[in-house]
Amino acid sequence: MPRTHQRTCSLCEAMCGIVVTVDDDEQVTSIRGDEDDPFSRGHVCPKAVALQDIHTDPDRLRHPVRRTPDGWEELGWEEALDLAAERLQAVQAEHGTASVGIYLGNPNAHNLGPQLFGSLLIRALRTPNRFSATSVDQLPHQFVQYHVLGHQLLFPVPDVERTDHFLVLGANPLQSNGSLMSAGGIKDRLRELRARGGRVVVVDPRRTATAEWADEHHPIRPGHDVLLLLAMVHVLVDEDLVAPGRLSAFTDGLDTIADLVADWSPERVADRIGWEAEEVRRVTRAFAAADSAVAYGRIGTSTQAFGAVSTWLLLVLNVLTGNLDRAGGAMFTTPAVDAVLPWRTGGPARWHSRVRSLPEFGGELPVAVLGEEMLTSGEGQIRGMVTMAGNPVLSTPNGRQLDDGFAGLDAHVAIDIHINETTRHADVILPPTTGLEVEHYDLTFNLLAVRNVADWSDPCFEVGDDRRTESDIIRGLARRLASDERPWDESDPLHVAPPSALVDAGLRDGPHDLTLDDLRAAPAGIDLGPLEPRLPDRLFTDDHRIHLAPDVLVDDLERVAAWFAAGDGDDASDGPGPLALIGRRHLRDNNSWLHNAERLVRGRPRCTVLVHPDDAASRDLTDGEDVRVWSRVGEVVLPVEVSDEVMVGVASIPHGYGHGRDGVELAVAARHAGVSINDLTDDRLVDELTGNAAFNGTPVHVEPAG
Ligand SMILES: Nc1nc2c(c(=O)[nH]1)N[C@H]1C(S)=C(S)[C@@H](COP(=O)(O)OP(=O)(O)OC[C@H]3O[C@@H](n4cnc5c(=O)[nH]c(N)nc54)[C@H](O)[C@@H]3O)O[C@H]1N2
Ligand SMILES: Nc1nc2c(c(=O)[nH]1)N[C@H]1C(S)=C(S)[C@@H](COP(=O)(O)OP(=O)(O)OC[C@H]3O[C@@H](n4cnc5c(=O)[nH]c(N)nc54)[C@H](O)[C@@H]3O)O[C@H]1N2
Ligand code: SF4
Ligand SMILES: [Mo]
Repeated sequence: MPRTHQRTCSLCEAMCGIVVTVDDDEQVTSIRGDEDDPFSRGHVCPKAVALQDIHTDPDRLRHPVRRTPDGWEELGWEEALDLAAERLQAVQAEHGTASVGIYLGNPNAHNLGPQLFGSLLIRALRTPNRFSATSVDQLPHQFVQYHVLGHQLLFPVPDVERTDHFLVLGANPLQSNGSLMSAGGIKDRLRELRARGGRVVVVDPRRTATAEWADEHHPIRPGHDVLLLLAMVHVLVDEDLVAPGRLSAFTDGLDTIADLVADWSPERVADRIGWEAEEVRRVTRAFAAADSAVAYGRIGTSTQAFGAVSTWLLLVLNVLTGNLDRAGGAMFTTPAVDAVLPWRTGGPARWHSRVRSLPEFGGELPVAVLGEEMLTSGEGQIRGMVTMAGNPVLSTPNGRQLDDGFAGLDAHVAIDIHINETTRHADVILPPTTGLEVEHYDLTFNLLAVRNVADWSDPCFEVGDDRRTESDIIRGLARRLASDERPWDESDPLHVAPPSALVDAGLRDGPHDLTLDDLRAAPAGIDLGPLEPRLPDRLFTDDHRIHLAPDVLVDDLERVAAWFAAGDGDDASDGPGPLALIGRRHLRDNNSWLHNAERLVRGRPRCTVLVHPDDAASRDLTDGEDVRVWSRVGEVVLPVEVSDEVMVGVASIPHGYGHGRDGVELAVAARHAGVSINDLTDDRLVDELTGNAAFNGTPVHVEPAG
């Protein structure tokens, strides 16, 4: 008898319910949207079927491998874990604990094992050199949330189900399916929003699918959002539109904000952002006039030179208009297992990176320094690495430098399912069970969901004794790396309890009094209702007040002022000046790691550089031909697509490509190799306040390849 499993897709943040059918031969015969799922209501995107492709992928590792002079060699689990631990310990014994670093990639946020136990491995390594994809992504959000709300994980989520006005800066939810805003079927939700008479307003240098579909699209020069946002706050103050409502009772700094924006009139910044001053005023008035409204920014506003300040100003807009913590505004979740723990608040920097002195936040250093930390000799140099579910060679700035760094390490242990651009350098690869093989509960994304929901997924398959889960691997390694300082403790549930037991305990402790049995009895998931007002109780600041104008953010406005005063440079040089490089996400991509699924990569090549017709003309670029794109750190050659989809002065390349490197064992991806945008992005371009990568607006030159 074929059997069906109702579970949650773990590939992106949307948490779609899926129904997986498995036949008698243990083959997946279909994956479709679960109509009964109260959250996603039957929606899935084309990536859901990739769960099957991952399951059957012949290139996926199922057994540990070690590098030998004659190539990769399989070995048993105990031997592999021993070897991995020995290699790391040998480096630490010789060069100190800091000489081994760790990088955690994006799938860790989606996988239960690393969510529960990742900290065991990090602590066992006792290293200050901890990195993750956070600092090429949402670090500015966490930084701002810590300083304003008291906890890095208090993400304000756009209440798209009820809002009347959705202002979107630098996000493309119709392709990304939403980020820091988990919402299975976001397009349907936005359609409903507009059907109710609500408006969607998009600010983006590119006419994205979301921008095209929205009520309004306002192009903006990459990296200039901070000026728009300062001017918008100025308009609120100037035109007497400030109305924080019940928030005033527990918000400090409202007057400070008014003073700070006094000089930032739309008239002063209009030319620089490429808008009419009146357009800024109109957009602001519409936002303030809506019964409910929410300002939301993502990769576009986060990964730029003023990522933290921009993210802060978005929050300020929501507070000044009374839209934080109210229906239709930016709200806080009440997750069934509450990951907002008192000891994970964030906090001021406790250490700095060795070479460039960028600050630690939340226990991590910005990954933009990883390359130089590996390549700059001296005490504390990184000579060994653990990478877990991460591909920093393709995903972090100046990837070629990292490629060199990884190639020169004394030890590299990778916990990963593929031999890719990063893991090809490893000494040992420990591949966990993944996707349909593993149990699933979204500890992180339920924190970010537009409704409170809870959903547990049991594995669809039993795996043999010759396989290990991510939990097994992490604990196996952490146990071997335990020290007198960090002993292994068999009486600590975190060291020994099964993941399901910990989720059950979390549910029982949680605000909805659920148990794992309750969740198992509702395989399509349990709806716990719309988001509810949580403030001031949910604030983690000492005084339970919103600190709307914290010094660190206020002070960073000086950097904005200096940059503004310096101007954007004139274009009167000999040849055409540089273009501002931005990224691009396609519905069928998922960062760097789904290009080995044939049905996701079929069709027109997606790894092209988009350039506006005017910029193509002044550079003699012909649509479809190869062009050379170069920056301070490197160059790539790829086809150009000439299109007014991007604004003048902008070039766009998707990230996650560049698979055509020696030793990568991804047969399908190799045929769609493309080039890596991060061979162009610059490790020195960061948001100086947080150290987050400032990908957007990297200056690049584009010229015919010939
Ligand atoms: N220029 C530019 N660069 C960007 C971005 C951008 O917009 N522009 N976006 C950034 C963002 S938002 C992010 S999140 C990062 C992502 O950066 P990374 O997380 O470093 O990169 P991924 O491509 O997600 O790599 C995921 C890795 O996990 C492995 N993997 C997949 N499933 C599993 C599993 O179940 N277990 C284990 N152990 N491994 C698994 C894959 O084989 C792959 O090696 O990229 C960033 N880089
Ligand atoms: N299909 C697909 N879905 C994904 C992913 C994927 O790779 N593919 N990755 C997942 C991950 S890890 C994440 S973090 C999310 C990201 O989710 P999103 O942020 O929604 O996705 P992006 O497509 O990166 O959208 C960023 C937008 O910012 C614009 N932009 C660039 N520079 C600027 C600027 O300076 N200002 C403004 N205002 N806009 C700018 C870009 O043109 C782009 O449209 O997507 C997730 N979902
Ligand atoms: S939108 Fe995301 S969660 Fe939903 S099916 Fe697609 S990849 Fe999976
Ligand atoms: Mo991300």
